[in-house]
Amino acid sequence: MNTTLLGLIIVLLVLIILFQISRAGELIGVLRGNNMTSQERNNKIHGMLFLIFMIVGLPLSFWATWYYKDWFLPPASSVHGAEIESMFFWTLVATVPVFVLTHIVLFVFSYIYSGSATKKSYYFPGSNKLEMIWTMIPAFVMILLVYQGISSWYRIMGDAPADAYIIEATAKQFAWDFRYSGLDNKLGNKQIKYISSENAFGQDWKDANNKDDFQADTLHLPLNKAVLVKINALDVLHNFYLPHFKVKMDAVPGIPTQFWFIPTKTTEQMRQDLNNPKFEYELACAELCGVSHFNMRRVVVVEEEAKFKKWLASQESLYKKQNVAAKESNTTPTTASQQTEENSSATTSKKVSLK
Ligand SMILES: [Cu+2]
Repeated sequence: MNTTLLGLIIVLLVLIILFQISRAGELIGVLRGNNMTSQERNNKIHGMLFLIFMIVGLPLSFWATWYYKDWFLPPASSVHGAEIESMFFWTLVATVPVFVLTHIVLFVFSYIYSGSATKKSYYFPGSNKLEMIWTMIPAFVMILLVYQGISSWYRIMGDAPADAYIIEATAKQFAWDFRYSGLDNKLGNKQIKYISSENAFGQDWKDANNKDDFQADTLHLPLNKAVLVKINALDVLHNFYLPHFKVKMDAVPGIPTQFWFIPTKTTEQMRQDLNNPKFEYELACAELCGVSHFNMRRVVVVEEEAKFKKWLASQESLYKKQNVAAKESNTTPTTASQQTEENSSATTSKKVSLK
């Protein structure tokens, strides 16, 4: 706080000194018989300040990018992430030289051509050739960039390969629930009315595909294999974001979303590459969703497919964990009216559990 105050006072003093110097210069000019008007002098000072701003600011912005390069994310660990990185790269190739050139011209011209009574502006009504050049070149570059963007978009958002591993991620304030489709790679049906504190996804136990579906706390992913993530939200907007893979997707209540990607580096490889034995991939919620938004971080583990399959086989399905088979055989057959009552009470308990 004190340092900030001191800094502000220094800036203020420097400004006062500059103002006094310019006033002194003005008076000296009058004594010498210089007939520059105060407006011309002002233009000169501004032109000079523009030039100083460019000479200091332009190299500083490049230096800052270089200085903070270690703070950037490492190269993408997924096929789609690499594509998105290449889009950024080519966009920068097209725009940075233009940015630098136009800014040099802007500031240098403000200095060289600062207004004075002796200079005359040059006007010309228009040049078709010039218009053509500065329309055609940006249009052509835009077409290339948009083409790259659209084709990448369709590859990322298109249908996942048939053998993609299916994972369901449901967001709620403030956690992620993951459901894996088990060894059959088919997610069982679910219904809102079955959601309870025991059955977080509302799995319908009449569907046989549900019997091997299991829940996990850590997101395990296979190396070099397509993964299809089906995303839901129970309450408000969330966002399924895997920064190291450069993929993200909104989790919208009532609208299922999905995307697929292929991890290309195991957690172990990343630890070696980054020389950081504690490195963990992470899943973050990238939509400010409430007070404990920060709490929606989850660890992601990428491993060889064989190891991943072993992990998959070692997980206990929710069906087994909750002993659903035993519970179902214990319940006596009910009449239709009792069934409806049961359903409505299930919905109430769901509402309670959501609060
Ligand atoms: Cu969230």
